[in-house]
Amino acid sequence: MKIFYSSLQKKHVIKKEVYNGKAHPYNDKVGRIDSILKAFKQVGHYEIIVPEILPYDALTTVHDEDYLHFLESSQNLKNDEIICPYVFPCDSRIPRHEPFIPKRAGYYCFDAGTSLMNNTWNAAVASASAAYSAALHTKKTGEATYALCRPPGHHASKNMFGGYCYLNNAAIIAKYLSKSGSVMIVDFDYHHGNGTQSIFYDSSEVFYFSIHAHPLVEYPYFTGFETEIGIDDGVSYNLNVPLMPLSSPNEYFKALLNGINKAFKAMEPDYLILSAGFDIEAGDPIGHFNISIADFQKLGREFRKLNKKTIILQEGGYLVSELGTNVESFLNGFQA
Ligand code: OKP
Ligand code: ZN
Repeated sequence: MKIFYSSLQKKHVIKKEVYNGKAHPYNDKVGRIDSILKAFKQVGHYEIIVPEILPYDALTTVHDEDYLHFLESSQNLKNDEIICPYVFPCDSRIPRHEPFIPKRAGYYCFDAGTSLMNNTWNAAVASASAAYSAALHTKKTGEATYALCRPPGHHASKNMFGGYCYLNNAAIIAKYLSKSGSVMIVDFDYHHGNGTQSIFYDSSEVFYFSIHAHPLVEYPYFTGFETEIGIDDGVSYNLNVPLMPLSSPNEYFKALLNGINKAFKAMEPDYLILSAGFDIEAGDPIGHFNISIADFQKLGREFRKLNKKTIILQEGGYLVSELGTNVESFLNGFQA
């Protein structure tokens, strides 16, 4: 299987995130990339392809131009400068003054745990480019591909970053692929992909199915409920299956296969995009679904059985020591 990845993605380095008033180590570590690459290298038969930078137009199909300019302007930050938003204009009556870095970064952000530095833009574009090149390859050959996207994408909306995400990699390639066929995104990250949901919420262009930890108790707290089924043309093109933390792998597989059945009844897609979050893994520091390395192989096999043109995008997965072998096990199952 071809792997799409650029070393530019390593240049986004954030050390800390704020949670409950304290600084903790940032979960989206650069070491996540090394863990995955190491596992591929050990197995041997994965070919790594460096993506070309995607066309700017691919970004504007999803994101607002003022938001893109804002992200781009983070390049002007000083070398060791970190912008962590902490004031958010939540009151809709507040006039939206021209936002700029750093004081008004909260204009384009929805959580206080995701920061910007001078290489964030280049890394995020490289990550989206990995997804885009993978999509081109799958479109051209029909072969399944994997993009090692980091930073991840599923929390980013058309005009907001958050949850370690800046550009919505899945949405960008969904927009591109939908020109040549029907598209379904299946998001199995531990967290609900609020960004992806919001981008396609009022449209039947792309079906979004997410299985995730219940937002009553887990991030992002405000979205991911079963009652969110889409609006306008998008009604019944959005499916959320929330599960309580510590659900067993058995319950997880049952809910997942049920959800896939339901989604496929609404739409048989030509293209399947997986928002593959490995924070469902046993021992993940922020995910609690206990999916083992053997379960990941089984999971990969289930998706292979759907027999669609598939692009697999890395989302979360924060247990650096096990992440790579879990990803490889999934891809192994997919190819078996
Ligand atoms: C990004 B992705 C833990 C707080 C974690 C942010 C979670 C972002 C998840 N104390 N908050 O993997 O969906
Ligand atoms: Zn996650």
